[in-house]
Amino acid sequence: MNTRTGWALVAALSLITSLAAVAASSPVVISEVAWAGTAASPSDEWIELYNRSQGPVDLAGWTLAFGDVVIHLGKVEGATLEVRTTVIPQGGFLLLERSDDSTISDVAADLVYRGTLSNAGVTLRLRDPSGAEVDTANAGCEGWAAGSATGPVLYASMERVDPSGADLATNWRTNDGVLRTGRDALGGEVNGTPRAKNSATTAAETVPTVRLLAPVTEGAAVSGLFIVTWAATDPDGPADGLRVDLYLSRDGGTSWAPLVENLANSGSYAWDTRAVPDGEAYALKVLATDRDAHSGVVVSPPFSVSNRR
Ligand SMILES: [Ca+2]
Ligand SMILES: [Ca+2]
Ligand SMILES: [Ca+2]
Ligand SMILES: [Ca+2]
Repeated sequence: MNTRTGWALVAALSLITSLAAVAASSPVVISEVAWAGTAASPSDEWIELYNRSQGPVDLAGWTLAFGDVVIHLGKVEGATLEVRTTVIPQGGFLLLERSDDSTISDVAADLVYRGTLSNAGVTLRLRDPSGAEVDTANAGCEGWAAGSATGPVLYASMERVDPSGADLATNWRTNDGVLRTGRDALGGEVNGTPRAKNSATTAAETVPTVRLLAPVTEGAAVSGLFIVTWAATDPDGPADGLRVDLYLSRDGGTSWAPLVENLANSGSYAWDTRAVPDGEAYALKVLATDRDAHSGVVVSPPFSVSNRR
């Protein structure tokens, strides 16, 4: 390598490194986006920021922008109607309510803004006082990475799963409709967690995950003694503390019946497929449950049982 090529490489590498460092080191991130509004009104949108750093952060000079909306986080300018708090404590949240403070009626807004989060999807951009883009939400997504206007959880927010993780589609999840906080303008429960820990974060920290290793191929034919194989882990408990139940569907996953229950989490089960009739629309479901009654589940693609043809 000649000197010029060498320096070009060093420059390129340091640029990549500094870009990655900026994205990874922002003290504050966008943690929740209620782009669908609430049951009280689809216009009652709200946004949550989270301070993941080791100290308080003053947001004076920072902006949050989407489309042609620019919300100044430290002063009344642009789309900002009212500023009540500019400092987020370590591990704390900042709640931005659209139009007025009654969007989330039982939690006081930190900031009130105007501007619509299109249900067709948009990228949110957080910039620090130098103008540098330090975080985004929904970048590069068609529509929205998560959240829902129509269900199964109605008017559900889009929650960041891991607040220390990047803005990837896989790091956003729809509020589960179970772990939720806050009331809308009509007093109904909000399918989201305004100024509180995200349901998606809690789930990632506590709920078991299950992967199915066999059967995994759609349309596969199984016969004889078939070894159902899975891998189940619990983020906050021992894997061998999990209880596993297997369910079988003969109609491609519409209805389920227990196949075998209360298994140890051994990772496999020898299923005698000769005990069931041949068929082409079988599916298996593996449910792993921890001691706190949190369950993770995985469903196989449809497969066939073929012993008699
Ligand atoms: Ca909207
Ligand atoms: Ca409020
Ligand atoms: Ca939240
Ligand atoms: Ca657990």
